[in-house]
Amino acid sequence: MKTNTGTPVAVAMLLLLATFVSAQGHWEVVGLTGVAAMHAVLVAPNRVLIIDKAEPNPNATLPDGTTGWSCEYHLDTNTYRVLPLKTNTFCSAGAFLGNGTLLSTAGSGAIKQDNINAQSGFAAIRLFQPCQDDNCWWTELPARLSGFRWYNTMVTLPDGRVLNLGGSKVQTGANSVSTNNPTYEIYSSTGTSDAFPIQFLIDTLPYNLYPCVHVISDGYYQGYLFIFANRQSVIYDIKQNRVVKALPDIPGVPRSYPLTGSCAYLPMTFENKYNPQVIICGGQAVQSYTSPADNTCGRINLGDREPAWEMDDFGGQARVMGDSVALPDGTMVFVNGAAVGTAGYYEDGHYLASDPVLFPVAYDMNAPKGQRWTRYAATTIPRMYHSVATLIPDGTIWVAGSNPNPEPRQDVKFITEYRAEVFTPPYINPSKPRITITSFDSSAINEGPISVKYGAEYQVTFTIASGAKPGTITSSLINTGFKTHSQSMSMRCVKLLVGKVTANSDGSYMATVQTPPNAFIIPPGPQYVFLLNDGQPAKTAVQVSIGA
Ligand SMILES: *[C@@H]1O[C@H](CO)[C@@H](O)[C@H](O)[C@H]1NC(C)=O
Ligand SMILES: *[C@@H]1O[C@H](CO)[C@@H](O)[C@H](O)[C@H]1NC(C)=O
Ligand SMILES: [Cu+2]
Repeated sequence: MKTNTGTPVAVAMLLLLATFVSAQGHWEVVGLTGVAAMHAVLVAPNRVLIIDKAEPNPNATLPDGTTGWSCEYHLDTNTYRVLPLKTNTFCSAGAFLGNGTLLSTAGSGAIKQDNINAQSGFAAIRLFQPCQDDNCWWTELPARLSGFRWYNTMVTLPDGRVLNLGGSKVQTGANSVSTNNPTYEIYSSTGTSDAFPIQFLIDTLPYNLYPCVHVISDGYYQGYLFIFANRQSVIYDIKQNRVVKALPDIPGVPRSYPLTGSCAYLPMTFENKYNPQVIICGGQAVQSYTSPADNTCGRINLGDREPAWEMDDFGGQARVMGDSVALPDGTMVFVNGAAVGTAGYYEDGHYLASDPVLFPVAYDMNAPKGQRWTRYAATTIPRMYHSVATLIPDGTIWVAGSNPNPEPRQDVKFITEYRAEVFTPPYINPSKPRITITSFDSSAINEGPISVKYGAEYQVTFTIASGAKPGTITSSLINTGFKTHSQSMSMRCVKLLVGKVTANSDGSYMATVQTPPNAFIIPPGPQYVFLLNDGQPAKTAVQVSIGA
């Protein structure tokens, strides 16, 4: 009697537990990154480019015996290939040019020690042409930026050029009048431009490093830039170098380095007419390693003529140095970071941040206030200063880095973290049939970016487990962004209009997706088309290049 009733109860409890676990997603350590992941960007369907600063990474020895500080991480094999660099990329930035070449600029001073011989990167310009084999390498240009930019921001513009904004002329904590570089320049086919002064970067001292910059997708301010630093923000016209509109200060604490909040452009949809909205979460009141982090988010609708901040909590958890990841289902995940302190290195016998926050939170911008946040499963690995997170084509989040030590250390409380993890959000549910995209516009997928136009229709063919039928098919176009220091430079997510889904005679299905009408919504360059069945992403997204 006892065994007969006991067993089903135990099974039911296990099933309940499994449901509970999958409802929060799960974590897995997948590999080692070779170099500390200070910056990361998805450069091909199976390749994440990692950029560190010039430092003695123990497992990044190049064939000539020197130590590297950049590598390409292979998502299919969880191995890496070390890429030589000449200049120091310490706290630099990057963005894709519209033609698909990655531009990386800036960094800090020359370093000669151990097996490292790095030239100054303060004004350096580098190009990386992504590949799917092992034959792509960095190209470092003899040309220089207009000035030194440590902690600069870069963003792809609607015409395919790249804006390069701000930074400091020396390695510093918070910025100051004497170290500030309050200018911007633009990189195009003729190289980088002269520097244009920008008063906003003087007004926002000392917390103006890694300013948050986004192209405004639609509405009255379409095509201008949203620029945020410290607590201030403006709508800016870079063509005429003028403030179009000064916006109200975000309530609460400063949100820029080293009081680092996380700033992201919210997903756009054809339904909301690509309405431009930005969210900024967390931050820190003061430069103190004992001060609790901020627990609020501000959201601003730049589609309003008079944009105003709407405040919310940060998923019930104070956090500094969170990293934002736009998922193809339209939610925004925040992961990594700390509950106490600020960005920066261990100094004077203490870490500048502590109390790592181990669980991600997801934000649903369309839910009513009070119901927007969902807490996900926790990892066991602290990821604070110099950590990264990026969406990858299978719909999971690749997470790496954390190095609050001036030099790599494994013998301390918060080590230099070389383990890469993947977080699988609960929208990937093994009990539901997952679709597989087999072709895009009759082309084979992920053999290189497929060129697409703005405002055009494309046919995506997909398969589903035999016997299953597709449910509601949705689609998003995503630029996964250049990730560093809690910034998601150029990250965009656009929900696409999906036409009728039809069955093919061979058992596969076809969905028609429509790309967004213009480059203000998503500037040109490499992106990914995700297809979702009842909210669950296909096994892999399709790499496209829009408007190149
Ligand atoms: C270096 O590589 C070895 C072999 O894969 C590994 O056991 C070790 O943990 C790595 N060290 C670091 C710091 O990543
Ligand atoms: C993209 O443009 C840049 C700047 O003109 C150039 O250096 C690079 O070679 C171009 N890439 C391709 C793939 O044409
Ligand atoms: Cu840094």
